[in-house]
Amino acid sequence: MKMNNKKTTKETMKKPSRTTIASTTIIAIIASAAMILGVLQNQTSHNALAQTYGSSGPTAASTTTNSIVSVNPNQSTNKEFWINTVHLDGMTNLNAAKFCDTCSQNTPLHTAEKPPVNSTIPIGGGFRITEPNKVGAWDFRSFTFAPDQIVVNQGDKVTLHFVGVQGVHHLITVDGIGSFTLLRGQIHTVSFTANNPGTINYYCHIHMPNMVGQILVLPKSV
Ligand SMILES: [Cu+2]
Repeated sequence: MKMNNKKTTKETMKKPSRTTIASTTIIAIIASAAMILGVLQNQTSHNALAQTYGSSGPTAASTTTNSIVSVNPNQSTNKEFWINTVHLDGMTNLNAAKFCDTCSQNTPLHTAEKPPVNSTIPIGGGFRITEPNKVGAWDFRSFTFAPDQIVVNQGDKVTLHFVGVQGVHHLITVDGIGSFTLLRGQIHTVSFTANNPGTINYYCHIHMPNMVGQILVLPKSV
């Protein structure tokens, strides 16, 4: 009886049952079918893209639902941009590397840093150093626009939405278009037609010289 039991156990381990073989075969067939379908689908996508763009590039993209739109310097379009007011902060602490027995974690993010003795930052309000407070924290701030570079074509109808995200308030000028005040939480919109090729600067009078941006207007080809 013992021998029979052992043999039965060995046979069970070595020889998979018919049900197991059938299941394995079905899984393998399903996996193969899925792979073939994946390849076919991929091929279909490539074919669709090829049909969209043709052999000479993305000229037909605008007639499809694809989000890529062709750029033609001689064709005026509407261009819309959202320009955020931003300040980058280099926050640090005189005591950054000291052990703190009341803190939840004691891995300093970086070594202790002191503010520069003779700061060389330009005047104009665009840069600011906040001296260390009572716990040693200090900050170096730089104001900017995001984005600060925009490209349009001559003849484009351009809409700029200035978004007051950071900074209490800004006094912004778009050259040749106008000036306005922008507070945090406000959006101010200007629209114009880019009639002439060249550059149009936009800047904040309160945060110079770095809170500046530029719209590059590409000329129509002749
Ligand atoms: Cu500003």
